Amino acid sequence: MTRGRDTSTHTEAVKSKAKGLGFDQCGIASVVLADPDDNLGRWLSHGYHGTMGWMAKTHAIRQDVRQKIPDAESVVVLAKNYYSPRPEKGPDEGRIASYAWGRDYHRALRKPLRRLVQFIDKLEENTHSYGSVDTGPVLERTWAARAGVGSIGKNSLALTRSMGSWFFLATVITTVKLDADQPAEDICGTCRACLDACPTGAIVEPYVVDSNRCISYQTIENRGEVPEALHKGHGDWVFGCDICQEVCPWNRFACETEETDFLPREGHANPNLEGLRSMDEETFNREFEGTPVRRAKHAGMTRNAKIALGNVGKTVD
Ligand code: B12
Repeated sequence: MTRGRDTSTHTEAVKSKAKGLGFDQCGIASVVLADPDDNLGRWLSHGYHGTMGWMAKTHAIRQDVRQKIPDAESVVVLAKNYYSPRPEKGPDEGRIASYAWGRDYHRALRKPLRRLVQFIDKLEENTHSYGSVDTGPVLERTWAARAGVGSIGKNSLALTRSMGSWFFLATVITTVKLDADQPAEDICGTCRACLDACPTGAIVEPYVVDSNRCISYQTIENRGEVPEALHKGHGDWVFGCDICQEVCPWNRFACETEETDFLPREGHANPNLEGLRSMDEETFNREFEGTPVRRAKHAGMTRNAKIALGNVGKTVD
């Protein structure tokens, strides 16, 4: 068999395996420098990463996946739809971002991703691959765009015509040479709905998010005090934020996920604010075990609930 035939057979096999493992989309990019204009470097130099020092520490490796796998040839990009509509919300309830309503996606995608890595590693001899979801030093959205899986929206999220932006990304960097897909093109046009809707002005210019102003960063990653000037903008969000996605016209076409793992657990989409504010640490850990919400920790979630209570007109001592 010629090398070219091998490549296309392997490509079809990888895509079909990814589909069989439950991924909604799979695209492939050839290995090049991820971000030759160094948008990441500019973002870091503005301090838009806030306290996420790990973003700065991994700058070089995020730019060049060959620092992870020296003889890497291809990046396989996978998308998994998590969309389901928000259950009706009561006046005493806050909001959790929809990606965090069910099982933690890092856990949910770990097994199918591992299986895909094992499959790819058996395609040829002496192959090695690195699979990761979110926490690996990989510019996932940049690769998603290169692999044709999703365009980058002005809110900086990867989005497609069929799923909108309600999907998780995962990648496999591999030494196997696969056929690359056409990169995705911009589908935002002149729309600036996300920039105009962000209550804290976090999208400082199209495609660029300043984490310091982003409700998602403040409610999940910031371990200290939330700056007073941002409190009002947080509204009733207590973990993450979906505003820049909710207003995106492409998200009108989103279809519900078939993955029951991501459906909202009882009280997790719109938690009672008083209940959250007064929850003790043990109850918090038990209630949110195995979900992304644990990342904010008890101290962060009670802090967030207090801010939200203030915003819905409840006095908090
Ligand atoms: C750090 C991080 C955050 C930070 C910073 C967000 C940010 N915009 O960078 C915070 C905590 C704020 C965050 C929030 C959220 N996150 Co987050 N996050 C990440 C993480 C770990 C790294 C992102 C990153 O590299 N940022 C650095 C910047 C520079 O990169 P970038 O925005 O992708 O920019 C690239 C391009 O847009 C382009 N670019 C930059 N500037 C410019 C300018 C122009 C003119 C152009 C054309 C291009 C361009 O170049 C950059 C480099 O190539 C990724 C996982 C991963 N490993 O990639 C998840 C990830 C991006 N997050 C995800 C999610 C779901 C979210 C939230 C929706 C969660 C929520 N509901 O609260 C929000 C969305 C907020 C938002 N609008 O960004 C998903 C997104 C899936 C998708 N469909 O895109 C990811 C991919 C995790 C995953 N595996 O699924 N996140």
